[in-house]
Amino acid sequence: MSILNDISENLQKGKAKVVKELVQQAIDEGYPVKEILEEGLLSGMSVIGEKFKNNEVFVPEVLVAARAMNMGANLLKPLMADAGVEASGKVCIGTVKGDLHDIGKNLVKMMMEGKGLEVIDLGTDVSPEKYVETAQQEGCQIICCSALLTTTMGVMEEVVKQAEAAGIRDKVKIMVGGAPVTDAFCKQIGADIYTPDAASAADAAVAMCKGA
Ligand code: B1M
Repeated sequence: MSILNDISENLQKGKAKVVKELVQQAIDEGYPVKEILEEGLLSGMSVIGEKFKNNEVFVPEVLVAARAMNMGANLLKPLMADAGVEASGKVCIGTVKGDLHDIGKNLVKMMMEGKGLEVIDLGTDVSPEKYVETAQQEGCQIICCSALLTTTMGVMEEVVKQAEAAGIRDKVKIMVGGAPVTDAFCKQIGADIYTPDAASAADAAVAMCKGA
């Protein structure tokens, strides 16, 4: 089995320390950064993402796999600019104002990073102004809003309105999600896309960034 397979397999098992050692070994052995990233780390994360979507693994497994991926990716980050590996898009993400639930939002972020997107994490309790300002200043292609409370999901409509008022609505897509959010709600508030889980959110974001 190649070292890249080993990285993928160990990442799926959440063995962060082993993944870190294997990534360092692969760098030392001269594997191209792009191959280590795509055939090792991202391939492992993509298996986990699919299994999560199909209820074959659950939140704890995803979190440990994501931690392993982050430890490996941190070793590659300084080398990526030289190797010409560009992020496939840039997004900002946060849990909306009044809402402190961040487990789902963090999973979405990790899956998006696992797909090669640059993700600006605004944290929780994020005001509509903050999303819009960040998208403007950082040139984000997508604003990603998460909400877990029926009392806070309405903030997403305000994000859409503020993006319109700031004149960036035609430049930025607005993605919404979280347990109480539905496709009908997404359409009702004029957002662009609703996805039910982290893996679908990452797939949709990559597709949107490519199409943007
Ligand atoms: Co709270 N809580 N909570 N809570 N909490 C819920 C959400 C609740 C359903 C529990 C219940 O009553 N049955 C209920 C909401 C009811 C409602 O509005 N309909 C509730 C409540 C009422 C509250 C408080 C008001 C309780 C109180 O104080 N009286 C309070 C509010 C605090 C606040 O936010 N202002 C509160 C507090 C908390 C804790 C702090 C204790 C803790 C949060 C800790 C944390 O996040 N760091 C907490 C938790 C853990 C939960 C439950 C138990 C679990 C939520 C969770 O993390 N799920 C939850 C009950 C439940 O869901 N069974 C509950 C796992 C997570 C992976 O799923 O976030 O749905 P989820 O994310 C999924 C998808 O939704 C999707 O992808 C993720 C992975 O596939 N997704 C996106 C999420 N964001 C997305 C964005 C996208 C796309 C997909 O695109 C941008």
